[in-house]
Amino acid sequence: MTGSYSGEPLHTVLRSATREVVLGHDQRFCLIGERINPTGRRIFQDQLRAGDMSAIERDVHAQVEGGADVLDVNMGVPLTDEPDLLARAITMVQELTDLPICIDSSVVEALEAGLSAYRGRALVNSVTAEDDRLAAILPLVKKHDAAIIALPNDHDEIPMEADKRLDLTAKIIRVATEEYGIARADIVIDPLAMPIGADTTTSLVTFETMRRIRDEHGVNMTCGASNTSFGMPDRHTLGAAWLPMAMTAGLTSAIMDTRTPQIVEAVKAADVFLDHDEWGMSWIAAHRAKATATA
Ligand code: THG
Repeated sequence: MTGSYSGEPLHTVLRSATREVVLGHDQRFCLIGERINPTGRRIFQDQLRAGDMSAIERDVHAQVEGGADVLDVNMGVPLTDEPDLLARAITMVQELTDLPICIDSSVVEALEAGLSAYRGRALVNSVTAEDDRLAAILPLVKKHDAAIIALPNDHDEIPMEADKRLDLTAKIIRVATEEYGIARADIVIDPLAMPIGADTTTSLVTFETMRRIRDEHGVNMTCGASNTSFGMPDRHTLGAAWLPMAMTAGLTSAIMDTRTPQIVEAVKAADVFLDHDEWGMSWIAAHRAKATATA
């Protein structure tokens, strides 16, 4: 399959009240911090249920320190009022940092509450390819002038063939642009990253999906990078290898572990070799800042 997208690189512009972040195939990789998410964190869930949001403050600082460009905020705690909790978390994160936010929920009312609490241009995470999900979420994205992460799966099953993911990606882009008036630049496709421990071919399918989405549609992409090493030993080394591989396949951002220097530095190094960091200026500046801090 040869590529057909031949336009200028598409830029997805995200904003907080005071700061702008741009995703693009000609831009430095966008690191979205995954940590403000109670999934699999029992203690955090209990704290949130009890109204204690103090862990969020630590998670914000650790990720900002680590080099995050955007923070993902997910408040999916069973048996809570998720719209209320997510709106309060977003308000709190905006008081702690000026990084733009990725609003992460599968509940439409929670996305709506989160968007209402947000000041800026958010990244909404996420919508799938089913008509009813697109009809529920895309008007919200349009109304709030946000960008959207879209997953090429439907009916709760994740297609294991790249062809199927490409078909659903084409559908999402067609519906979002033609029926809801959303700009192609504001559609960020998640090519679906799965645990390598469950199926040894899963990353090959994801990389093929990335290359074809880049070549055929030119849109920006993101994915949950930590999913790939789930259940494996030494997740940091796997993450530090997987992300640069994904970047060469066209991934332009990831929801990822931004607290681990090994992983963040691998991404920054790949930006240098992909000529996304002109003359390595950011790489060199970061090195100098580190040397100054230790002196
Ligand atoms: N695509 C999109 N959004 C997503 C995902 C995706 N949002 C959620 C998730 N997947 C990405 N976020 C995370 C957050 C944490 C972890 C993985 C993905 C993680 N947590 C530890 C673990 O599972 O071992 C548990 C927490 C802890 O104890 O530290 O790895 O794919 N669009």
